[in-house]
Amino acid sequence: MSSRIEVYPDALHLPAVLAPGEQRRLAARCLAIGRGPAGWYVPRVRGGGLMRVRMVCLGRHWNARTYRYEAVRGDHDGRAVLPLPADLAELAARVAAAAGMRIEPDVCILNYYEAGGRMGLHQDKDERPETLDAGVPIVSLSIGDTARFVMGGFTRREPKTVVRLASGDGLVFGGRSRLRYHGVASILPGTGPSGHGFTGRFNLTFRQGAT
Ligand SMILES: O=C(O)CCC(=O)C(=O)O
Repeated sequence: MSSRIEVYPDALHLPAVLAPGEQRRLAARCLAIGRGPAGWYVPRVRGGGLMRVRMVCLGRHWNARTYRYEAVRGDHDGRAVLPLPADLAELAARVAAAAGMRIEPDVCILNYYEAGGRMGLHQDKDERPETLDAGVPIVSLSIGDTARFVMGGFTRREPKTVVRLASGDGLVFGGRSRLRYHGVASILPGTGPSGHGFTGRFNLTFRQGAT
């Protein structure tokens, strides 16, 4: 079993939870999904600005304008959202179990950060209230370049911890940490393993309660 580092109560960093071969296969899947017909897009947020990351949602689409989940890419091209493959959902459940938690995800947000990519501080709170109340975790998997991931408290101003999420790392945050603010301060270009067929960083976040 990979090691578990407690970042906060019920927020666990699992370094190298994905074996190198698993990372390579997942990288190939991410590339194929992103380059496919309902592939990468850059979300435009409510304020009008473009996010600094490319995205594809699987299972349900997260609308960056309404902060709601939906069946089509309503804030982009109107295409139907791609299904969440069963093996990816099982992978998320396996990683949650390694952190002592449970998830039956119905959505995965696949993020692609290139050099200069980042994601502002936010809470993941658009899932169904009963899921949030039950503390069903977010399962995050990273592939490629290391990210400086920032996690804080339940308001924006509370002190923050920086976690370096490297290729193959998992981060599971549920229970008492489900609604912590978090974001990606920066990507460290060139730090990912070679042979993955892409530059930058993929991050997959699995969630339950989007339907
Ligand atoms: O890329 C990451 O590690 C975080 C992604 C994230 O916070 C999100 O998709 O809500």
